[in-house]
Amino acid sequence: MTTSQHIENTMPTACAAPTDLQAVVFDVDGTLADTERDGHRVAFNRAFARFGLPWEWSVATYGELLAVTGGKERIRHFAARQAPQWLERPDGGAWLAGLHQLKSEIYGELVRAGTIALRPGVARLIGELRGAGVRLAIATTTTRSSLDSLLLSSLGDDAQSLFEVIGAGDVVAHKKPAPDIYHWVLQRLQLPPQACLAVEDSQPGILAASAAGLPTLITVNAYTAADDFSGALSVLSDLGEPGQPAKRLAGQALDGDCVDLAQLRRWQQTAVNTLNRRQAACLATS
Ligand code: XBP
Ligand code: MG
Repeated sequence: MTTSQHIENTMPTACAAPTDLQAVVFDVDGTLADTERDGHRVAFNRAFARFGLPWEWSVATYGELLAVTGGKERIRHFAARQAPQWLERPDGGAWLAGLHQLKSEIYGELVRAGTIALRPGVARLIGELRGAGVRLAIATTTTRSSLDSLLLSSLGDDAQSLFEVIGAGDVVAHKKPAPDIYHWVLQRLQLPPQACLAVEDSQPGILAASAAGLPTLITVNAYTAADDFSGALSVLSDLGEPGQPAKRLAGQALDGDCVDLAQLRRWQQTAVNTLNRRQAACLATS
């Protein structure tokens, strides 16, 4: 076999790997819906009260605690400082699991009561992507039952079938900012990261998506507006609606009022072109 035949025979996987936009991977809390302040935080506080704990997470305190991703992890972090005796008991693990289970049930009730709406542009963009055959996935830190409640109440009975892959909560050992949940989703989509685009709202979120190699669009919320979003394709107030424009805060320009598939494709191609240039530069120097 000649050298060129060998290269042809060994390259097809890499060469055939799609680089046009195949899938969009959505974060949940803060991205699909503003769930933290009036959803998760309230549920944590009600669960604390039902467990007889004198803890009340204010809006500001909760903002600081969001640096710890995952509800169980957040409670453990707080308890370790406030009342380590709860964790040190022989049944400390079961106590924590029970407290978080109650919190998740309360969160589900809040969501089903209609407290939390989708953010601007989310339903519109998901509808457009589905219509165009772009694959959809979810990569979230939140508990699966909480996610299901949110999807059901905001996107209806068929919500779960909209998303081909749903990565949530404890399916991975390390939560965001670790890239594990994105690796988990990519493996199931059987796609390279550059053929996908992540939509996130927070620094742990962009760190996770970027470390897995996904170009990332950010839509901020009140808790995350001051986060460091270095490397984002674009940082926006929200996805926008026709006549209700999204505001660009950093990164690449938004052409028009709102994020649509054509815009996502343009941003994702800039990321692919940058990657290709870097790879060509690497090959040239090696
Ligand atoms: C955000 C989180 C979650 C929720 C709480 O997840 O950090 O931990 O605050 O959810 P993401 P649970 O932005 O990745 O969707 O209590 O169900 O863990
Ligand atoms: Mg988030």
